[in-house]
Amino acid sequence: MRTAVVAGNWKMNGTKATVASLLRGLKAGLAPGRTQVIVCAPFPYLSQVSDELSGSPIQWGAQNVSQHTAGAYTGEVSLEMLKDFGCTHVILGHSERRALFSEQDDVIADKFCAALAAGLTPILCVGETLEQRESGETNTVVLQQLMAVVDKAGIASFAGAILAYEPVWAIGTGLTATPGQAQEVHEILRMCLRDLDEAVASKLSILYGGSVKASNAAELFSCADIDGGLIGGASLDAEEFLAICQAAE
Ligand code: G2H
Repeated sequence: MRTAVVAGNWKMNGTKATVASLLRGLKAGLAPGRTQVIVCAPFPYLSQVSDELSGSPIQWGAQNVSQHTAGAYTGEVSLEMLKDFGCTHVILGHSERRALFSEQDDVIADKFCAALAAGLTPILCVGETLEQRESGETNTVVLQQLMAVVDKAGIASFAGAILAYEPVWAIGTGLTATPGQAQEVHEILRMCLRDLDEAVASKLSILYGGSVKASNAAELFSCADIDGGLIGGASLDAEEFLAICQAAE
């Protein structure tokens, strides 16, 4: 059986006050269960998150990291720094990083390798734009994004990773892929990895992301190859996020 995972991606949101209230709500309301719950916070709040969540089953991580170890990289944050603040996970290759900050497959693959080497679990995101979907390129695009990392890191490395399928057209738009559309892509991703290593592919948690809410989570998570969600907007509300975690049980 695969691990069910629900990861919150807060994106560039929050203040010290809202972070405190959100985390307290999560700690108070999280029912014991099998789902691995993670929150990925903006860098400045990692210290606060680590203080608030210490001793809680909720894990935490970041939304990006440098592929470099240390040195003259103004404005960057290293994996050692994330570890210093107790991060266990890091989101890599989110479509907002790809589209708005020009992150390319090769850099994402470098970050993936560096994260694993540092002992963090990468949450690798792949997904197609609306234009790509409408021109029938969905499978080609997501497999190309996936294989760029597999080719560099090796299939075995996915034993220590999480994969997330996030159709760009469904991100923050209120449009959600139907369970059928999402399952179809999840299955293709898993089948591609299965051809390389059956055991790794069968155990890999593949999350769906893109306007997941408490009202649509259960149906999405009931699909055979959907093992949980990467949650943006809905992760900023404790009650909503907890309901999504519950839907993964
Ligand atoms: C996709 C998702 C979280 P949202 O980016 O990664 O965001 O749930 O707001 O669509």
